[in-house]
Amino acid sequence: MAAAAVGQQPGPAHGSGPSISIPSLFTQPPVIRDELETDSSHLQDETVEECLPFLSGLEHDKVNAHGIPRLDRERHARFLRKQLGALPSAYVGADPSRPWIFYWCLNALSLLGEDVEPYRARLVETVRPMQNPTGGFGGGFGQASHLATTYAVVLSLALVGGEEAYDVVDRRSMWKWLCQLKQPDGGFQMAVGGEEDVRGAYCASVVISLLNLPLNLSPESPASAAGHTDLVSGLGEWVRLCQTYEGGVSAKHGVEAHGAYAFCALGCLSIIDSPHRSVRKYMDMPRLISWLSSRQYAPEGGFSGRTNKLVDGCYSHWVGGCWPLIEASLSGPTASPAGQPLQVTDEDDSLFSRNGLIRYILCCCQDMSKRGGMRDKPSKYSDAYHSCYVLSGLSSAQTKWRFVASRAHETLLGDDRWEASPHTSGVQIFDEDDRIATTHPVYAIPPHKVDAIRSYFLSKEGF
Ligand code: FPP
Ligand code: K
Ligand code: ZN
Repeated sequence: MAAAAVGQQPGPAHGSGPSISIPSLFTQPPVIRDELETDSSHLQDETVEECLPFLSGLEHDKVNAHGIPRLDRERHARFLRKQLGALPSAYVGADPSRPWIFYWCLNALSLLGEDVEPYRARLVETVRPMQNPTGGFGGGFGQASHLATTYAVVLSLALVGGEEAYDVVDRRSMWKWLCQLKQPDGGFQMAVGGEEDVRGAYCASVVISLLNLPLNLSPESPASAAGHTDLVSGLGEWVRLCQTYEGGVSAKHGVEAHGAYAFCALGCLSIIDSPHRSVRKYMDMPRLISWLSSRQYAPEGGFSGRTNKLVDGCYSHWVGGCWPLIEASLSGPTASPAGQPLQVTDEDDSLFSRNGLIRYILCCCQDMSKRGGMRDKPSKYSDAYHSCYVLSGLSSAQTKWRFVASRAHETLLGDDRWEASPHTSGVQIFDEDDRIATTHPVYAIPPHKVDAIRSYFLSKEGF
């Protein structure tokens, strides 16, 4: 196979240029194989075949000495700006997801280093009619409020920033609506009368903490009758029920574990209390870590979302984004005694292969055609969703996050201090120019945007 030719042997990939060295782990079919042949194993084999030429540098015009192409920022930014504009009629079915498109594009552009504040006026004008007088945001004017669209609107407003954006949210009706969604078993429905799952737990925690909503429950809340006194009581216990026999996390009790839900669970737990307390209290850590580790494949280097399924660029965030939260849970706050510099070691103590993930992202997930944008895998079209989550995953793989200080007031949700620094231990396989902006390990938007919206709403007493 052509791919193996560039294995460990140094040598030019295209007949000229500097010698290229790629660890054979990423250029050859997997060493360990399951003997059982199934439809899934065939799809897996096809995916390896599909990725190998990209991982070996054969599909790229130019790669660096590690076989990695550069991040084509301008091409991807152009794709994202286009997605933010008027979309062709084929997108009409995606109308209720418009707030998601705003979040994905604005966040991805921010990660690429673009200033998204100029979108403020347009965003404010567009999302204002999506808010319902009974609280929360729907996907468009006249659509019922939903926690997913509400979450996406709040994050989008945080991304563009500024009082004009923050003040769009009617916090009093938002609080009342969230009280309605809070259930007797401690979890949250996604919409009034809708499904209750771990996305609800995460989206509600994000919205409550970013907007600094009062935690007390309205007497009309279905959870009040069950004895709950506040919006987060019983939530950790509810999330605990989502961990499955595999060690991963499912949408709700009793179904299949999936990476997207692992992130929701860890994110929610890291908001309701500091992760070294809450994640360790509610999750079986060894089983969770074992399941998360099993999500990373070789030779692809990327993550899958569940057992016996394929790598996909978006799990760079849903699974990749779990690692900083796991590391924080294990280490606890790492602030050094006042005045002393924190001890930095050269050792790479990462729990996943950062370079494997970076390889998958830069080699397999970039659409280098005129279209641009990031994708699931080479055979798929790029889209805003994958652009957002592939870039978020790239950012966390490039960053060493330290959980520096645990919250001072136990009741102030999401009040931990996190610090980012470039991850430097080990070999850096990407060009320094391709380092992108950081993203908050819990809120998945740039950390300074989290600080700005939080401090705005922390200054508000009550409503
Ligand atoms: C399976 O898709 C995907 C899921 C079961 C979960 C999807 C949920 C999210 C992506 C995010 C939820 C989070 C929030 C904050 C709303 P598939 O069968 O197409 O993919 P697979 O084969 O990779 O599992
Ligand atoms: K998928
Ligand atoms: Zn995907």
